[in-house]
Amino acid sequence: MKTNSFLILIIFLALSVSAQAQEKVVTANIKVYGNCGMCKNRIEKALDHKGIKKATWNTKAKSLEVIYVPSKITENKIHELVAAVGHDTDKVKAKEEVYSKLPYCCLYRDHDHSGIVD
Ligand SMILES: [Cu+2]
Repeated sequence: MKTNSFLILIIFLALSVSAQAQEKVVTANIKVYGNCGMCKNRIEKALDHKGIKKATWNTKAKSLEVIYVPSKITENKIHELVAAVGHDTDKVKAKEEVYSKLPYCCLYRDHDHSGIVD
């Protein structure tokens, strides 16, 4: 009997591990406006959040690749997290009061102030 309950425990552990491995992830590409490396840090830090596996913002393409678990976070929430730190997305615009507090080099709405020439 002792062996049996041990076996059941092993099977249970194996099942729960495989259930975690099968946790569905989705990759989304979102347009996010910004200019420079500081923007990149700000955007990616804002997405250090439950349900988000990986977030990478491409400075030149202004595109964010985000790998997330849809059962834990929605794509809308991701847009909101980005907008909350001052960066407009194709769906959610940052509030003026947040945007206006960004460093000068990060202001992207009128033109690129970063001085970085592609
Ligand atoms: Cu910046």
